[in-house]
Amino acid sequence: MKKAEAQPFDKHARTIVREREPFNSGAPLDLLGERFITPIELFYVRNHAPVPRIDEQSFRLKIDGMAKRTLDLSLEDLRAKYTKHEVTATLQCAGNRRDDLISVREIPGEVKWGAEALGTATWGGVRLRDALESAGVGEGAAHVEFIGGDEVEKQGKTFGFGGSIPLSKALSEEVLLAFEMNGRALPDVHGAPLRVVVPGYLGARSVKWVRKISVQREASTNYYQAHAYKIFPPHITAENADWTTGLMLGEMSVNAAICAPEAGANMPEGKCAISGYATAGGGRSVERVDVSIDGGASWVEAEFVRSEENDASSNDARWAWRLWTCEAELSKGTHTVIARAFDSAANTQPESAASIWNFKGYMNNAWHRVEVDVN
Ligand SMILES: Nc1nc2c(c(=O)[nH]1)N[C@H]1C(S)=C(S)[C@@H](COP(=O)(O)O)O[C@H]1N2
Ligand SMILES: [Mo]
Repeated sequence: MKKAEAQPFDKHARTIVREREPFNSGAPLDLLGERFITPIELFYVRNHAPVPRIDEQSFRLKIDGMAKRTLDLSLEDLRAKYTKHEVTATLQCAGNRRDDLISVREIPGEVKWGAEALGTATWGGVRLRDALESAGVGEGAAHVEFIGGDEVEKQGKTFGFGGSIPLSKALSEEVLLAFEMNGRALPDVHGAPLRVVVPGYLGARSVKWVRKISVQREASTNYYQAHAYKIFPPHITAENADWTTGLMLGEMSVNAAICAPEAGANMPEGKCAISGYATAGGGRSVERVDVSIDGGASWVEAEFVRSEENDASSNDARWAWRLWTCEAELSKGTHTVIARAFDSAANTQPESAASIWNFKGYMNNAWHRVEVDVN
């Protein structure tokens, strides 16, 4: 047997490395779909610059801008001043499932993610709300900006990855300044010593290595808020984009993916187990998953997987994905298995990726299709 190659950052041997530098990776879907809580070695990594190593002892978090008092906090201060909380939440990259958009039309310069750019962890830390309350929020403030301690080089400048969320979201109890992931110290690659976790929002707002939080009137002007992570209409391209326009992304939309069988699988005729994950954004929950083996002409309802981890996470279920499974009878031939989810607002997914193509390749939540050969 060929010895499995060791992966950077203690990731699983079967990790799909989408980019080496900066390091971008995710787990094969069969492994990702096995567990409600994603083991750290399977948790996707999305970086825009090299991973910084930040010394925990000298680390300081600064809170300023329209805060009434500027705070300069060590990790010890954070732990001592504020109550620790845990939230089980799925983080999902806005670029998850970009591969299907690329099949419609090419998207140069962006990571070609399959459906693996997400994961669910139990995050431990303090509430952003508690820190903001002790700093005091000034009159007229409407956004909270986060700046990371990494160094992105873009447009001739070096700066930390950043972004902002509305103040109302920042004051919600689920938003954490996290120093733990699945009960362990937050790993470097996931933002040690401290990261923001914004459940229900695109992963980009969960800024890693957060070193500065700024309370402000307007949304962040950081490249990753004002330029990237925006949705443009289908006729717009990098050449003709007016970057002052475009829809700034926030809440995720409802999505589902089939984790097993894998695309291109060869399987025997008869009963086949189909399984996967479904996510909803913005505090909505996943309420139903449908599976079709006849191109969407008819659907069967999948069952949600109950697990000890799931039950034990004694958590607000709105922030985490739901794993699902169903059985189908497959006859000989080629079949396309399709999955789609509905959320608690009865939102569902568009039929085709072509209908939502955008030149940066964000927010693909078209029906997930997997072709299998049955013989
Ligand atoms: N400082 C910093 N924070 C960051 C990023 C980054 O490149 N730098 N990537 C963001 C994006 S786009 C995503 S999807 C998530 C990924 O988090 P993970 O690598 O822990 O999975 O982190 C976000 N936070
Ligand atoms: Mo992302």
